[in-house]
Amino acid sequence: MRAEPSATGGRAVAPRVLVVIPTYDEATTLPGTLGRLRLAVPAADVLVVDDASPDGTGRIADDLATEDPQVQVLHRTGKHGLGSAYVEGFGWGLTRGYEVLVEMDADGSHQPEDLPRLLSALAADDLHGPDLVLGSRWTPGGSVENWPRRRVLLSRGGNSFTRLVLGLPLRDATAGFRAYRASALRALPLDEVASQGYCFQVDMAWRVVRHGGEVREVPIRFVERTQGLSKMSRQIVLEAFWRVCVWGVQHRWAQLRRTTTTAARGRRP
Ligand SMILES: Nc1nc2c(ncn2[C@@H]2O[C@H](COP(=O)(O)OP(=O)(O)OP(=O)(O)O)[C@@H](O)[C@H]2O)c(=O)[nH]1
Ligand SMILES: [Mg+2]
Repeated sequence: MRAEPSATGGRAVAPRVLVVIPTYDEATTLPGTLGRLRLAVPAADVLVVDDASPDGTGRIADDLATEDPQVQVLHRTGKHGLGSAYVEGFGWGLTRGYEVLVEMDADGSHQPEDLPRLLSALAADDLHGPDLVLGSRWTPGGSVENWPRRRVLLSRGGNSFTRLVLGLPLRDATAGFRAYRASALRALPLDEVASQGYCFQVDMAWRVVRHGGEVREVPIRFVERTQGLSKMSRQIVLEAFWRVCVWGVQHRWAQLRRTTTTAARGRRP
């Protein structure tokens, strides 16, 4: 990638940014999203991770990649889930030396024009910047457009539940538009991440926090998709619920053990 004045300010050479876009049946949405992204952050490279979409998204992505050397496509053999698509995309980017890895949906819900603000907040050229920046719908200034009431309730309820059970101090832990410092991802055992649906997002934020990383939330405008079909399902909601419950029990148990060990040490003569 060409070295350009940094979008994040500071050093002369911009950090190398890779935007990972997982796709499954996004033939109608991918071209528009990609076009807007390339205009909004021209220096960023893009990796489309397609799971053999029956609607031909993979072929469309290949055509776009032929026209644009900054676009690459990773083809997988079948629908293996959002979480594993990101893990594979991150691995691809980390081995190629990218310094910032971005998650973004293809469906138009995430506005590529918001990405420069996420990258600025990451301050990737500053050693003291956060490790992860979330594009947050539920932080002051954030918004959601055209979502039915039940989706708003599900998202807000899911985030409140996560805050309560895990003690994770985030307004939008399920946010899927986010930027990681490569160093934060390298510190995590990515091959152990088993979450598939949107709890993958909670899982990753939770891992960054447990490793002592800093997470910052930046308000974004989230717009319900107008084309293609959502992959959200009852199974995805249930997966998030049971995994958060399991992590919560493990977390509280570990807290309890630490407290009792410290108390026992204090009582020793
Ligand atoms: N590679 C891959 N991509 C997926 C898979 N499931 C979903 N995606 C992509 O992940 C992104 C988010 O999926 P959506 O269907 O929009 O699901 P969502 O954003 O959680 O739900 P909505 O808010 O209803 O849109 C989209 O770009 C999808 O095409 C999968 O199994 N594999
Ligand atoms: Mg979506």
